[in-house]
Amino acid sequence: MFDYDKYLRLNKLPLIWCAGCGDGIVLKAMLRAIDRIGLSKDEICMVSGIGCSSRLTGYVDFNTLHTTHGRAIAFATGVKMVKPEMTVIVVTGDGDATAIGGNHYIHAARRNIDLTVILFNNHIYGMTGGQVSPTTPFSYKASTAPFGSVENTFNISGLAEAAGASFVARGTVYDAIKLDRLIEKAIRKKGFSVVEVMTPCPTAFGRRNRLGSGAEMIKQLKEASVPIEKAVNMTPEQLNGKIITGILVDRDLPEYTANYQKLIEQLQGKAT
Ligand SMILES: Cc1ncc(C[n+]2csc(CCOP(=O)(O)OP(=O)(O)O)c2C)c(N)n1
Ligand code: SF4
Repeated sequence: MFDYDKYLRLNKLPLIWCAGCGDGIVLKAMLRAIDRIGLSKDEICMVSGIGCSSRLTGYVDFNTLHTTHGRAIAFATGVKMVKPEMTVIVVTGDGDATAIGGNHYIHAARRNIDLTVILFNNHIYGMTGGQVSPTTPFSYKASTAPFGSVENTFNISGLAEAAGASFVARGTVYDAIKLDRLIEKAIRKKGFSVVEVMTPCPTAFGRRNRLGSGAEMIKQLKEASVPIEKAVNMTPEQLNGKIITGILVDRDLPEYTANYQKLIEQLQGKAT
């Protein structure tokens, strides 16, 4: 049996997450991935913003920073620049990373800085009671869209790819074992890596949209998921409403901290 306790701050339990929330499944997948890579707790800095998902950093026994809303990637960039040898993991929600934090997300991808972003996509602002977020699907209800959202939805994985990320993957809390493999690959990858995790918020999103319990929402994730290997042979019509999972992008591009180090060495006359 996997020993999760050795990575947890047990004195911070119980968790604040609601029954049926998917966030705990992501937490466990992250811990299994970290354990497989064999990183010590001291080698990791985990940074989060504000939101239900961002509360995760309070529960884990790494170097952790619980920062301001939308600024997790900005703080993580600072940590990575002064401690490039550290594995820096960002835990953030769709609202945190793609609404208020949208510009940090875009520019970290453009710089291709070696961070791993675990982006919890529950389609809503969970912590503040269900306001519409950039990932709320068209026509779905939120506290600020009681008659259904009239906004188009962000493709946040596509955004990271277009901006220059090295690695982009999408997983769901239904397939938790596959999820930990994706997180492992993302952490191992040098460069900006994103794992978009589809996770249910039964309280703020599911209830309002009559999607059922957390377990039922996880079943819906299972039914909507299509692995990328299968999706490449499907038409846009067939893919409508589906969640494409797996590794979407994996490419080697120049990385920001390495380029910065090279510049320092050049300026110090140490370049070979
Ligand atoms: C500058 C600022 N604006 C707004 C808030 C209020 N706020 C806290 S969490 C949150 C939304 C979090 O949503 P998301 O990132 O999707 O995370 P979730 O709670 O769904 O995991 C907001 C708007 C804040 N704390 N700071
Ligand atoms: S409000 Fe939603 S995201 Fe927040 S803990 Fe509850 S179920 Fe999870």
